Amino acid sequence: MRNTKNWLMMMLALPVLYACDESDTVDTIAPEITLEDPISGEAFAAGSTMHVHGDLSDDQGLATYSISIHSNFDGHSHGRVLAQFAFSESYEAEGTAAHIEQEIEIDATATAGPYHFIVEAIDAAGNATSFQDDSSIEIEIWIENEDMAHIHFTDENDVEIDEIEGVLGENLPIYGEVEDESGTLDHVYIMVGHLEEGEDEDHDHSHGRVLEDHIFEEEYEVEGESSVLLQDLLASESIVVNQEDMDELEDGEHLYLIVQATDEDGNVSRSTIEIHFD
Ligand SMILES: [Ca+2]
Ligand SMILES: [Ca+2]
Repeated sequence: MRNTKNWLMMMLALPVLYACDESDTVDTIAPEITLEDPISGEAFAAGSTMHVHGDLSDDQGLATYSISIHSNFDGHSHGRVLAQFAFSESYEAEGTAAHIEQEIEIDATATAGPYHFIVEAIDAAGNATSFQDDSSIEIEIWIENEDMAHIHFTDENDVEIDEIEGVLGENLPIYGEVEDESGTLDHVYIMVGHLEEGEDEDHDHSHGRVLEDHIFEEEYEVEGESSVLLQDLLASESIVVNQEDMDELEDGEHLYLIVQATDEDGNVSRSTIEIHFD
């Protein structure tokens, strides 16, 4: 569970002190949080410093806010997970508006993969933001390290590409390599599905949220390998996108190939490439 629980319990003891101050207006409204940095899907190198920037406001008066980071790995890790990074800190805030400006050092030994980045706030009357009404912020960020596997997308001639050219009704031309230059791989997950606009700004660090309707989804055990080719993993598969699949896309949605690799040390890396149809 979230290790912010104790912090919340502590803060909930405060409201009685403040309730008497403003006898006619009882504060029942939780603070609002606006997070500018980091953004959803952003990637950070192990050993680097993350800058956190945002704003807090409350109708009557802020008390504290907290930032926490914990791993969001799928738990499917046969190998060891050596050093998942975790962070939790709370900070004082006052007045009806305050800035969030914090620097967070990411451990140099942090396991690569997806992490939850969470900001919560409590006002002076003890009203806390919550996940139920989305007033607490929870986004996914990624940590990258030198030891994680790298994923390359190529055409059939081994030339790197930044978009897959597909033909409706025909098998998708998927080529590429998953390579671990430090140690060996454990498993590779391949998915073809939808991503929402705005979560794919950067091809190298595109970790946008995946919608529920997958056209293709499979996981391959590649334990002990240091390099595998996507076309070999998919040799017996047929991944065909039809017009009906495209019709299901909503405005701003695109089809993507998503490849996620987990190495023997539990490092998770992920790359995403848009699939384009003329
Ligand atoms: Ca309030
Ligand atoms: Ca590795």
